[in-house]
Amino acid sequence: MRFDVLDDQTVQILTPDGEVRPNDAARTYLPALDELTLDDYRAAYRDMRLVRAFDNEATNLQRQGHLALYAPLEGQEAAQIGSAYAMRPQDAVFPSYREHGVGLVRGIDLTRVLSVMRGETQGGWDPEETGFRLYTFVIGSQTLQATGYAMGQQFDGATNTGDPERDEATVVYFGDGATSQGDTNEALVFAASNRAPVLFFLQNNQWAISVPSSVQSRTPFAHRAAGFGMPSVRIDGNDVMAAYAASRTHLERIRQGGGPAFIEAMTYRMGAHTTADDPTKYRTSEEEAYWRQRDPIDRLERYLRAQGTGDDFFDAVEQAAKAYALEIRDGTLALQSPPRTVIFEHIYSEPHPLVDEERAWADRYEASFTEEAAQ
Ligand SMILES: Cc1ncc(C[n+]2csc(CCOP(=O)(O)OP(=O)(O)O)c2C)c(N)n1
Repeated sequence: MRFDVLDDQTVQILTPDGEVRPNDAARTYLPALDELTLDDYRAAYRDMRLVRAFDNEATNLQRQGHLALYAPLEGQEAAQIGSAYAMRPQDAVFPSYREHGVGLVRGIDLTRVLSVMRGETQGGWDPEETGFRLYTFVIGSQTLQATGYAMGQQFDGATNTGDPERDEATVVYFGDGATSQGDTNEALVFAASNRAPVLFFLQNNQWAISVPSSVQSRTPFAHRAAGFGMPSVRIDGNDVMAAYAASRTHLERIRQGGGPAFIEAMTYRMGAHTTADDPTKYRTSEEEAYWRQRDPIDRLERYLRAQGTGDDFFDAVEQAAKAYALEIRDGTLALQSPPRTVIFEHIYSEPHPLVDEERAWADRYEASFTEEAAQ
């Protein structure tokens, strides 16, 4: 039984056995891999392992009551790390809420992600410093924000400058469920009409909570892009080489003023949608086992081992991943709750009567406990 819909149109370079055997659909993307060395693949492997260690630790922290909620990324490491490696520092990234792998590559301290999941902060990091915008929990809204931002890059003359070191692009991450949102469809129309420098990166992890992607779309999502007037490609999202090569090729064209593009990465969310959900209610263990055999990290490990990478390297990565998980745990447990009043700050750039009223109400409410205690 097959659970995915990878066909010969789906770009695959690294097979599940860890062999570089590009299919016909991959041909146009192969030159993008030319400059990569084995060390680059080792670095990608390390980042994939680190973010998985983070993922396990974050899930544990939530189960132990230290986080309000956590959205796992297990299974989606290749799509995220591969596409993030294809970006330039000047590119802007608009994540949704499980792009921890992209955040890691962009230099986000992932403890900050957990400070959001713990409810300590509404933001967590400075988006200007890393070009990694804030997480967005309202499905699809980031596609509009990204398109608007990309149009800004265009107005600023930041694309097609003739200098590849300066040309900018925007990458937005969203899920299969998000494609059903009006926002996402409006974003695609706007981006295409304005030739905005934006890459729409869809991680099709097969499920929008309990709704399978086959219900969200009767056609492959990548085909929809043609209706909006932009090039698209479907890739094996558990193949880090395909994720890198397709993203890099499209980003180069986008930075040179070629207009938007759309990538559908076929992957799988191995865990729950969030720690608040139970996937056994809607999918089979057979399906999970099928995808576990296509694990993106194991696949790259097989390749690296076949290229002569030995136990020393894998042991060192294992140690680094353990140390990283501990660091994340200690950092999370050391997080300090901000003063209650922070929730009323940064809502509007100028004072707002409604916010003032709500703040005054909260002050009165808080004070009532002290008054009660004094009586
Ligand atoms: C506008 C909006 N509608 C509904 C929700 C509730 N919701 C949270 S996650 C989710 C499913 C999203 O699935 P998908 O876009 O495939 O992304 P994934 O979580 O699988 O990465 C829904 C419906 C929401 N957060 N925002």
